[in-house]
Amino acid sequence: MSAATADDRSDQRGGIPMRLHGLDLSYFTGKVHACLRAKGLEHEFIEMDTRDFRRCAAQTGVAQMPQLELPDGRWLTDSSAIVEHFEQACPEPTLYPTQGALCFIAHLLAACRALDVGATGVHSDAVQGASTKLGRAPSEAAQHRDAPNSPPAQRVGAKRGVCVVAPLGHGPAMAGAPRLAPIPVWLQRVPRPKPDRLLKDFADEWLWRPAMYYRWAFDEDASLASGRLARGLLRDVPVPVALRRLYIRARQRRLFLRGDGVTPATAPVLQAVYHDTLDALQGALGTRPFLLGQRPSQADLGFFGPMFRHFSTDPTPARLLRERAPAAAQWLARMWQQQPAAFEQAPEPQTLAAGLGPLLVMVCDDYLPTLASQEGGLKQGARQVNWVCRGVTFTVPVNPYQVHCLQQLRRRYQALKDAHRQQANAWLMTCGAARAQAALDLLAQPGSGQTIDRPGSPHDAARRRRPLDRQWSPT
Ligand SMILES: N[C@@H](CCC(=O)N[C@@H](CS)C(=O)NCC(=O)O)C(=O)O
Repeated sequence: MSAATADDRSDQRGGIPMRLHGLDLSYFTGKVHACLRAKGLEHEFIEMDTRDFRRCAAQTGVAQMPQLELPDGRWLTDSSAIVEHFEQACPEPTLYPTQGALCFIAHLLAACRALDVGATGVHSDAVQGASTKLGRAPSEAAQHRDAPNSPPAQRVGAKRGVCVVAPLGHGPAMAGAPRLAPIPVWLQRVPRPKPDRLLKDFADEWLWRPAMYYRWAFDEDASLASGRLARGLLRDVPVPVALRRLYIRARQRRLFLRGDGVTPATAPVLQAVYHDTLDALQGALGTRPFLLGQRPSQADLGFFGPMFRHFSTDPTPARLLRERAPAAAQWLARMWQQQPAAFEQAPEPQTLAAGLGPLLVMVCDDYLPTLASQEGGLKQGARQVNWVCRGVTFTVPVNPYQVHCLQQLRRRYQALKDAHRQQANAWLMTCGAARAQAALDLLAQPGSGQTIDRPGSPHDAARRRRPLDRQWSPT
């Protein structure tokens, strides 16, 4: 896409746009892609091959996609951190509601996390400071306080279509159905747990497992995805395409189905979660263009990743999407074509829109309890954790990344002004007092065990020789 003039680019970035490395079938790449488009930020999309995947992992310390290469040579990874970065560095048009309680609810729906780059990248003030405005870097004193070992940021500037973060120094830059489908035969094999692989949360994390389930559990879907990956990501692997397909299919099923708690007993729960999500989206999007109102927000971005790059393209869930949630199908196209001019004048939401109750119920009943189980498992040093969802027990690997997600949600919740916290509480209470109270108790807890920092902090980078996996476990 091109939203900036050539002069804009060459003035400040030597004509090099930022590069988004990922795949056009990747869940989290889709989310970042939509964010860059909505903000009108010029970028080049690099379809990864395995060499590029490794190269990016060496830069950021995490083997995952997407990875974003900034024009000044620094790198960002983690879709939520990238969205947060641009929200701070290029605030207009904003994708975060300005009403504090609503912003928290949007984070809860999207399961966004903050960018904690500290000394390794963009100065934390520039990322987290609410008062940091376009074109203004944090004071040097504030920079020194927050990141004493980091060279000072010179300037953070942005204008429509081009976002510039001036060089800050060098080093690794990171942030931190009506009917159920039949259970495929392969799922009936005894699962081989992989304790070092982890699960994920609500729009971002919680829909990950149903998305992988629908992509890899059904032959029609798996055949399509394996062909795309064999000719895409694996195009530089010097073996016949048929072998690449076999390899990737076996790998994904091992890691993301058998290794991630998907069994004949749990598959119906994943289907039910998808169906409920479709119904909830249809309810919320039937009467307005975006989840929170008239403009897109981080909550839309969170749902966009799985809905656009998995559920609307993989044949089995796409059929269900068309049947159950045509309003969501329309919203996907709307999200993809967003440009700043389309929504920058749209009114900011000030109150919780109708129809979000079913999504909040799933956040409280399904998602937050998994985070709590993860926290308990990590604290005990366990390799696997059990949790019960809709009466069915899932056994999954312990996931440090999800514990980080919980810690971030708590940090946001506890930082709310009193009036905003009470407002957020009241909105959650509308989906049922008991479930909301359990969620609020979890969010209000001080937290237990170690703080899980985003990889990329200086001590962490020095300690680690190999990139972490996508769930922040050693590879
Ligand atoms: N928390 C990360 C997760 C990124 C992620 O898991 N990406 C997937 C593709 S959508 C990946 O890199 N998978 C690597 C693998 O299969 O090993 C984010 O939000 O960006």
